[in-house]
Amino acid sequence: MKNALITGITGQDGSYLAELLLEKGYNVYGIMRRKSEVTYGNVEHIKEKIHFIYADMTDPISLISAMKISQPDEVYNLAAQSFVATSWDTPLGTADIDALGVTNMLEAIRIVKPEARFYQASTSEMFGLVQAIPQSETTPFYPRSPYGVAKLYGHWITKNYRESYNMYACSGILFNHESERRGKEFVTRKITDAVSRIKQNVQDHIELGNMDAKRDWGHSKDYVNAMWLMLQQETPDDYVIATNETRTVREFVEIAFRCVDIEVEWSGEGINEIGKDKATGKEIVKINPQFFRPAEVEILIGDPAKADTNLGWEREIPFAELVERMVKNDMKLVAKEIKAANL
Ligand code: NAP
Ligand code: F7E
Repeated sequence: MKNALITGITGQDGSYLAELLLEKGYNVYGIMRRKSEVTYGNVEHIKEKIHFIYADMTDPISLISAMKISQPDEVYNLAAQSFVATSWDTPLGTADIDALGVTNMLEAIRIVKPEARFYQASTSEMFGLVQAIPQSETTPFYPRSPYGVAKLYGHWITKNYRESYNMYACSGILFNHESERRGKEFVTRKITDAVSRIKQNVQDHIELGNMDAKRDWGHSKDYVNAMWLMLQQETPDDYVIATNETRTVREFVEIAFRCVDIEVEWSGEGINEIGKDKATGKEIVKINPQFFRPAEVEILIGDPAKADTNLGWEREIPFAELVERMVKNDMKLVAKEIKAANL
C-alpha cells in the first residue's frame, strides 16, 4: 500500500485527488491549516478516511514534520492562494505560499525522503499574454498577475530540483478546470450559482467583468487523474493538461442559462452590455467594472498532445456536461437553501 501526502486537500482538486487515491488503495495524508472553526472543506464527506496533519506552506518546519509523519511515496503540492484577482491585493502572501512554499515542500522532501515523487500544480496562468496559440510545453511564459508570477517560480524551482538533485519532480501545467466543488468567486461557479438563484427567483441579476476573456475549461475529476499519471512514469517530466477548446465568459453565461431554459439576448457594448431574458425582457446580466483586472489574460487554449501520447490521458467530461453538472448541482443547493429558510 502506497502513502500519499496532499497539500491543499480541502480544495477542489485536493478532494477529487483524495477520492481517486483512496479508490486506488493509497493511505492518504492531507495537510490542513488551522482555522478558528475546524472545517474540512471539500473532503467533509471522506474525512474519516484521511489522516490530517496541521501544517502550512509558509512554515517549513511543519512541512518537515508532515513528511516525517506521512512517509509518502508521492507528494501532491496543490496548496495555493489560487484566486488570481486576490493576488493583486496580497502579492507577498501569494508569493510566500505559491512560490517559496514550493521550495519549502521540496526541501522537506529532500531532507526526509528524497526518493518521494513530487507533483507541482503549475498553471496556464504562466502563459498570460500568450506567445502562441495553442499553448504547449514549449510555449514561452509571460505571466500577467502576481499569482502567475509566483506560480512561475514554483514551476522553475520544481524543474531545478529535478535537474540539481535528480528528484522525481513533475509540473502539470493545468488549464482552467472547474466542478460542482469550485469556489464561488471563480467565474464559472459564480455564474452557475447565479443562474440557479435567478431561475428560482431569489436573485435578480448577475454582475460580471470581462465577458470577452476566453478560457479552456475542463472538469477537475479528469485533471486529477492526469496528476496521478504523471507520477507513475519511468521518468519525470512536465505536461500541459487542457481540452484544446476555448470559450468566452459570455458563451459560458449563455450555455448555463440554457440549462434552465432561459435564452439570453444581448444588447449594448463594453460596460453598457446587458443580457436580458428573451422571454420576459428582465435584465439578468450586467457589467460591473469592479470585476475587471489590472492586467488580463485574454485567451487560453492548451495543446495536450504530449499528455495524450506519453500518459494516455484524455478528458472524459465534455464542456456541455461540465456546465450541466454545475448548474444541476447549484439548482439543488439553492432549492435546499430556500426550503430551509421557509421552515
Ligand atoms: P483551491 O480550491 O483554491 O484550493 C486551495 C487549497 O490550498 C485549499 O485546500 C487551501 O486550504 C490550501 N491552502 C491555501 N493556502 C495554504 C497555506 N498557506 N498552507 C496550506 N494550505 C493552503 O484550488 P484548486 O482549484 O483546488 O487548485 C489546486 C491547485 O492547482 C492550486 O495550486 C492552484 O493554484 C492550481 N491550479 C488550479 C487550476 C484550476 O483551474 N482549478 C488550474 C491550474 C492550477 P484552506 O481550505 O485552508 O483555504
Ligand atoms: O476567471 C473573467 C476573468 O477567476 C476567468 C484559477 O483556478 O484558472 C483560474 O484562474 C476569467 C478571467 O479564473 C468575472 O477576468 C469576468 O478572465 O474564474 P476565474 P482564472 O483567473 O482564469 C487558472 C488556470 C488558475 O491557475 C487559477 O488558480 O473570467 N471574469 N467576470 C470574471 N472572473 C471572476 N472571478 N469574476 C467575475 O465576475
